[in-house]
Amino acid sequence: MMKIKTITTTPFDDQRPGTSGLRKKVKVFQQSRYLENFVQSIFNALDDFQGKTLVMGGDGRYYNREALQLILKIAAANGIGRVMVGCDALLSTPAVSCIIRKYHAYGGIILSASHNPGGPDADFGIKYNTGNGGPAAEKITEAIYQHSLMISEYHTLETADINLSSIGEQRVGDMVVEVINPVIDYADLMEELFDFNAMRALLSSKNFSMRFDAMNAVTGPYAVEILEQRLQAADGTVLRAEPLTDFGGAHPDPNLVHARELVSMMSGTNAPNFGAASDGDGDRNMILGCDIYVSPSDSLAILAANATLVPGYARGLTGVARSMPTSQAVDRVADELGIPCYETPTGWKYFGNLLDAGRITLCGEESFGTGSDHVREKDGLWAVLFWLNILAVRKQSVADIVHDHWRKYGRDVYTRHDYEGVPTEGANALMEQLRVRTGELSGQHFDGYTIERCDDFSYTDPIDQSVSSQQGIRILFTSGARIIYRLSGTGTEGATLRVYIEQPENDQVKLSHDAQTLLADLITLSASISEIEKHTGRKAPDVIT
Ligand code: VG1
Ligand code: CO
Repeated sequence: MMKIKTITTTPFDDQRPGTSGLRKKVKVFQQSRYLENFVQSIFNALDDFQGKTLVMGGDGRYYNREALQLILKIAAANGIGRVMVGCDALLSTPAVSCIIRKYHAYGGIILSASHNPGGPDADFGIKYNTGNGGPAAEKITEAIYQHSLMISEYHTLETADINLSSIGEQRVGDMVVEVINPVIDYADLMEELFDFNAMRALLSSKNFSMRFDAMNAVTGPYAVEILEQRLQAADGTVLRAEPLTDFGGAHPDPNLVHARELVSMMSGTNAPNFGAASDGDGDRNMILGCDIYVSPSDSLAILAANATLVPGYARGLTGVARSMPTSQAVDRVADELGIPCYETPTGWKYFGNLLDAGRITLCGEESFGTGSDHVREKDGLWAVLFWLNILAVRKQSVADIVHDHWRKYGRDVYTRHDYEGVPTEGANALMEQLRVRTGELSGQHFDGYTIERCDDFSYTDPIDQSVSSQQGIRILFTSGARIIYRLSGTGTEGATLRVYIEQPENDQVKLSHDAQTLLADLITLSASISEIEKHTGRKAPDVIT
């Protein structure tokens, strides 16, 4: 007989969700009652879920399976009616979003620490998504946190572990667990949006080849099904296709540093025409052409400018949005198209209301995140397929498309410098001293640069009027250049300072020059204005993208 048990517990005080759910070291999650408390707090913060359906899965990292077993038992004891779970506990973040929407589920739980490393000494995470398929809004994540601070008991079902390795339905107490193929619904959605015939023709032509680096993370099975099966790309197109609990010891973050092998493969005479990579949970993307890296901000702008070439977007865009630190490249495209462009705080949850209200069709973040109204998460493979569809129609190289774009709209030369794992006190002090100086910095002149305005970004959601303040210090120059400082909300060790530097460039000669060279003066200025070395002890960033 399966029995519902109520277990006494006491709160942990560190369960406030960050930019994208609760992220901690695996060892923190493995503490007795830690995950139980958080999951029960989710249910305590929600209403009217009795008998309803949740979607669950994760990126396959260490502790994914164990955590899911525990969550299923708590869900059953709390009265959930059905859980759709990806086979072997796997579901990419965009696939969870797709499945919640397609089957009108009540919500979903995603187990992932995204681009953070995995393994017993690395990171784990959990995120709650609502019925629109997107990350819970701040109001809900805050309610979950408040419940976590006053929790005194949780409910769980006493039962043996549930078999998650074969597709089909089983009963767990009064709840049905439906183990589903994690790939099919998502792949079908991609087929609705893109011109698979044109893309198949491109991939089969002698002059074209591509590589997709799944980084031993969750997109492997999705990419094999979509690229190698449905689009018939050559075997071996998908690299590191097998999801591993520790991502092969690597950092599943698709950028120039962590996807180094793919990057080096993309240069030289035998280089493929198109290269791409995705992160741990499949919501990020990096786009490469032969000898060219497309910055995520440019990629968003290029997708917006070319959207009508793709069947799913042939009717045009209602509007676009970008996170505040994302470059202003997409703003220029919106201007030209005569559609609104919204500037939101960092984190996908801020796009949700705009997408639900139909105000925007495409949106993106500089952190390798691009997406549209097809789901409510950023979507790595979707962005790759979008590019492939554009390449199939325009029959030009990635580099030609980027250079054409810059010639038409100008270029927003862009870089992000990350100082990782710096002392929290120093990072807070750096932000605080900038915050108090915002007034005094306005109007100041530095070698060739004049500050027009400086503020701490605050956002009022145009749909529900909720206000999110202290979202990053912006220094806006009269030339259109910007320097932005924010602290990461996804790290698990010390603080991570992100400095975003951008400058518009219309000089045709300089269009193809290297971003670090073009931005050298602003980079120096960004370090001196905020006294980075004094506050963090660092002379240089750890990661430059
Ligand atoms: C980072 C990125 C942000 C992104 C978030 C989640 O947050 O900057 O743009 O939405 O990660 O992405 P932060 O607070 O560390 O800067 V994912 O792929 O980790 O879910
Ligand atoms: Co991610």
